[in-house]
Formats: sequence, structure tokens, C-alpha cells
Amino acid sequence: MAANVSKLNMSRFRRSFCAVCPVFPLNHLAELICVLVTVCVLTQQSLADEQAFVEDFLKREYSLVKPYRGLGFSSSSQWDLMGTAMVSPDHVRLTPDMQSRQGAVWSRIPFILRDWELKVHFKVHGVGKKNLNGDGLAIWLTKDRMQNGPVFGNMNHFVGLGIFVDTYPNADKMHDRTFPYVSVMLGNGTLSYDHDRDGRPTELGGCSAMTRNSIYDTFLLVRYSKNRLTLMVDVDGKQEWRDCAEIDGLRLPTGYYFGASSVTGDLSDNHDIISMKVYQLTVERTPEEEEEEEEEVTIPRVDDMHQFQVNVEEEGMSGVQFFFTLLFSVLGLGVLAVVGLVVYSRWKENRRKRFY
Ligand SMILES: *[C@@H]1O[C@H](CO)[C@@H](O)[C@H](O)[C@H]1NC(C)=O
Ligand SMILES: [Ca+2]
Repeated sequence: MAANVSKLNMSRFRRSFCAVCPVFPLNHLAELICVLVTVCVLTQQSLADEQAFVEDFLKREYSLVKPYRGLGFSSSSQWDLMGTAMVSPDHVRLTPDMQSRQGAVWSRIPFILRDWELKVHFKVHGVGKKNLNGDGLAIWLTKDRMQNGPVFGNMNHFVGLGIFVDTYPNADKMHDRTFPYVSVMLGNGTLSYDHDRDGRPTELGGCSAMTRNSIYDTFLLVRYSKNRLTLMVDVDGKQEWRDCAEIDGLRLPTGYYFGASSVTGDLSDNHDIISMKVYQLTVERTPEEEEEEEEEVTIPRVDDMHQFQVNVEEEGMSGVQFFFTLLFSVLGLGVLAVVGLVVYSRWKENRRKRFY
């Protein structure tokens, strides 16, 4: 019964198919299958072509992708390992979940693209409970490479861009932001990263992002074009980017190196980099924009630095707080005075009544 039905359907299908494409008179099932297979192969071919098209924008020479061929031992690799960093088939582990480790991976090729995007796939995980883990990792595009230091395992007073995935709140006096916290800093050689305050005085922007022990894949996206830096995160498995920070008028010289680093102290975590993919962006510019960007930048800077000057008041009151405190004190005294007067006049009246 079922066989009959399917046979009927098939012949009906064959008839309609032949009606649509009279060029291919199909009288045999074999021919139909042959055509279907051809169609399938052709579609797959075009899909493959599309893939190749997307891949064209990926700059392999600047990217760290699986398989990490030769990384760590071959002179032909475009990346170097440092410290405790180790390569496995699935990731580059900057630090294991052990105390006092420091590891990094650095590109060997100076980066010269003008408009670009960096997509970082990373994973921070460990057995420590929340806030008993540390310290996070950093992504770099800096003048110097392969340096040791206190800023997530890299040197302080660095020159260039630092993106921090900070998983441990050091400045525990302030409970006004949730950790892990992702932030951007632009170093110019004199600016210092303040570890005890989680880099707040030098932060250009950032956001909270649940990047530790996540069941989802965690990604960062850094986009730089026309002096605008955009930072986005994708950490909750929705496959969409969430805005994290945007900085205009950011001038970044070329010829710097991509890198990633991490350090653990008393507290630890596994800090893994799965990939760092660099894409070239094709961006149109007006002649004015060309002219505006012609100036050669030698030291990284942000045009309008004042907008980022944060007043982190450790103790004491801010101006606004002081104003309101004063205002309420005056009002309070006024109310007290009025109440006092009323009570006093009542009391006086009562006393007068008693005398009569
Ligand atoms: C770095 O930036 C800070 C803050 O904007 C500034 O005070 C300092 O002079 C800059 N240093 C250099 C070398 O440009
Ligand atoms: Ca921290």
C-alpha cells in the first residue's frame, strides 16, 4: 500500500518536474536522481565558494587559529609562546588553574592594517568559587612584545591598546560594578595601570560580562576604523554582539603587535585562547576624512581625554553629595526651629492660662 502511494507520488512528481523543465524530459527515475545529485553538487560548490569569499577577509598572517601549526617550537610559526603558555589541539592555555603562573602568546608580525576587526574566542574557567579566582586575561595591540610585568602578565607603562577581561575585583570597597568586567585602556608609555583599583583611573570604557565558568562560548570583538574603537562581547550564547564600549578620536599607530597574556597569583584559573581572528575591513573615505587621518600618529592618544576623567572618590563626599547634605541640614534646622517656636509659644500660652 505504502509502496503504491510513494510510486504514485513519484510519478506525479516526475510529471510536474518535467512540466516545469521541459528541456529535460525525464522518463526514468535514474535520470531524475542523476539530476538531483548534480544539483546537490552544484549547490555545495557555490556554498564552498561563498566560504572562500568570507575567508578572504580573514588575515591569516595576523590570526591565531586552529590547528596552531608549529606554535611554540617552529621558527616558521607567526606566533611566539612565553612563560607557562602551552598549546593543546583545542586551545592555547596561557595559565593553568595553578598559583603564580604567567603566560602569553605574541604575534611576530607588525600589524599594519588601517581598518580592522579582531574577534577573540576565549575561555576562563577554574574550580575556585566566585571571587576566589584570578585574575583574568588581556588582549594586546602594543609597540612592545614578549615583556613580563604586572599588567595581566605584561609590562606596565605599555604603549598601545589593552583589552582586559578582569575576573577579580581588587578594589572591593566599591560594589558598584559586577565582575567579570571587560575594559579598554590606551597606554602611551607614561600611563600606569592601577591593579589595586582594577585599572579604573585609566579606563576608556567597559562593561560587565559573565565570562567565567560559562556554559557558552565567550567572544570579544574589537573594531577599529576611522579613529573609532568599538568593543563588543558575545557571552550568553545568543550569537549576537552586545555593545561594551565605544571610543571616538582614538589614534593608534601602526606597526604594533597582537598578543594575549595572563597571570595568576594566590588565586588562579585556566585562561585559554581558542582563536584570535583578524579581519580586514573595506571602508570608504571622503577626501576630507583622508586628509583628517593623514597625520602620522607616533604616540597613541585619545583626542578628547577629558571625557574619560573619572572621579573615583575613595573617601569623603563628591560635590553633589556635599550640596545635598548641606541643603538637607539647612532645611532640617529650619523645620526644627519652626517646631521649636510652635512648642515654645504653646507652652507660653499654657503658662499664661494657668496664671489666670
Ligand atoms: C599620556 O597621557 C596622559 C594623560 O592623558 C598625559 O598626561 C601624558 O602626558 C601622556 N604622555 C605622553 C608621553 O604623551
Ligand atoms: Ca582585578
